[in-house]
Amino acid sequence: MESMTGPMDFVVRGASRARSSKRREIRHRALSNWVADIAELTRPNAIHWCDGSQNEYNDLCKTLVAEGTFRKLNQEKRPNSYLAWSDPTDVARVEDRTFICSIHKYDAGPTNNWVQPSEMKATLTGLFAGCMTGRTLYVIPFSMGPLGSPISHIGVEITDSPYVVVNMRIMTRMGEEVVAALGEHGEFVRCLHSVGMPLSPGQADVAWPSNKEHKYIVHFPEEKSIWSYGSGYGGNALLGKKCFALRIASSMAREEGWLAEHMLILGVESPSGEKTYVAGAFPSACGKTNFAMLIPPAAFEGWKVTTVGDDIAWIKPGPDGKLYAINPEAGYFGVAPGTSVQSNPNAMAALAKNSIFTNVALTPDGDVWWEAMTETPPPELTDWQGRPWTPDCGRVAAHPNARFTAPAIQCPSIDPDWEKPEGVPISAFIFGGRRSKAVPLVVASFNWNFGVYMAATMGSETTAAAAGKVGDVRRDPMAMLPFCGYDIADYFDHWLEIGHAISDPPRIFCVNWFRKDAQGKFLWPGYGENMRVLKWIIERADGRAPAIQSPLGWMPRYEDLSWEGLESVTREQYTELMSVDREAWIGELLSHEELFLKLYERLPKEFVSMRQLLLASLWRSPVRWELPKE
Ligand code: TSX
Ligand code: MN
Repeated sequence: MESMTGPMDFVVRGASRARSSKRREIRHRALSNWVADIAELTRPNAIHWCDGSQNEYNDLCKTLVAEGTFRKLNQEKRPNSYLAWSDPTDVARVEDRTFICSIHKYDAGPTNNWVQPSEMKATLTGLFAGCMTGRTLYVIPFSMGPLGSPISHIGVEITDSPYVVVNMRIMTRMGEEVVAALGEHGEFVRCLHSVGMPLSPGQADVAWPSNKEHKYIVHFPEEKSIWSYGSGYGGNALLGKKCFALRIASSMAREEGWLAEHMLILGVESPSGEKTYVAGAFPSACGKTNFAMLIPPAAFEGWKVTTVGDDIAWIKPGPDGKLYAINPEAGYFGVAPGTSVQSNPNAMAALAKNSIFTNVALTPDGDVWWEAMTETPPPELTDWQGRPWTPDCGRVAAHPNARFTAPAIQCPSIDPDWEKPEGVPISAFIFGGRRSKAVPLVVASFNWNFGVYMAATMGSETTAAAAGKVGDVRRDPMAMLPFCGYDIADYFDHWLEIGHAISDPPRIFCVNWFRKDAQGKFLWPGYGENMRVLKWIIERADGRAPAIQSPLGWMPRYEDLSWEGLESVTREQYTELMSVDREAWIGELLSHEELFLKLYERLPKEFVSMRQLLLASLWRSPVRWELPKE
């Protein structure tokens, strides 16, 4: 390869060997120069240009098995699937090591870590120098979104982790078609990743290389590049997902007038064949993937929910003044614990084969298990740290953040148009949180601005999996707080702008599946029964469903929802689910103020006014506002 001549004497492997004459002319000079520069800095033993083929995938999995990173699962029970156990210190995204290195600190905003870009580049260059010694440098060309879609974008990840390569092949469209699409001058986001553990000659590798001292997940929004060092796990290492599709893309989206959101996309088909799409943002531990793959209850005969995506949506205005969304991903990187045939049969089918499991437990017959996968746990297992496990041992078998990587196409509810280049039209945005008190089951916002306000102030109660005291309300605007590549207050402003720039914006709704009664019992059955709320939402979004005005927005009366086949929720319970308590909401608005003070400098002016209006509206309402009795 031309760019490989010079001081380095690399072995160029992979696709370049099979199709050497074709491969050797990478027509994109900026790409081959970048790879050469990174190779010179990181000093790998070999360079492998990924072609994205099944053969390449199989070979890499074989290598991973040989090196002890992967274990091949039982071919009958879990065909073509693998299990990896990470280092116990490398099990999740590292938010305190995540940086937005914009030129000016104020562009990163008060909620992102920031270091001056040249200072950060100096630090990282020091860390990356020689860091791939003893390893292979993999070049992963990938497309976020269907290749050729006007909403898609291309990235190239350089990594020294074959685990990353095989996961990226499931999560993105990866390989030589992407290089072809780039042509000579195509734009791509530079994504550089290393596990940060060079090997000296003769040094044995470990099953999960990572760097215990130094971890950096760094974004340069002005040059649209990502540098990630020291972790091999999930969003720290699969750079197409949170780093590119959310942090860098959100910054591109603001510049170009679109939205990169932490949202599921689903379709609802009515018995008459009408199709409506919605996008929804939920913080962690709200069952977002379950909602994206919802199965309607039996009483909803002829209704179908289809899945476009479960995590990220790229949304652009179309020529008709509506918003159109694509799922930039090609797979699911889902939390395994809690996923079962009861909670999400579609996800269970998606991960039945051709999948990668990370930090779940291993059964004696070579299958996987995690908490709540089955009602009764197997009598014995090997836990995610390789230790013997029994149900009474007092430890969890799978890490709480254990993951499955599964191809989207294997999901039975996959939408027929999930790869449509122009995207699907979005009729409603749904914002949800986990709130045991105060927040009603569903509210339609008065208008776009109030919807943006509600989404910006959304909160969720922390569960055992999260840090902090269990039950604390944590504000997570649009579920984007850890994923916004610029000042979150500017992001609110961008949302307000979008709604005014287009003629037919989606209607905005808030939902809460998790409200509890005074005895601490869930008031709403959730799961498939959420279809009752979803049906009202899509009908309300095109102006058909009736509603009544509450102090917070428009709500369905008892008779406005379909109750067929659901006995467990009485009219009284529903009234409780939808009630608006003045004291509780004044407390809520006070905590909005707390968030606004932190973001004060760039907070949209409208927000302060909307808070005032809500407060006034609460004072004109009863101490406890309720839906009409009959
Ligand atoms: O995913 C959930 N969803 C969305 C489904 C489409 N979960 C699991 C959350 C953890 C990830 C839910 N849990 C939901 C929900 O709507 N609701 C609840 C709360 C709940 C839990 C158990 C019951 C009811 C509600 N059990 C019985 O009613 C028997
Ligand atoms: Mn997510």
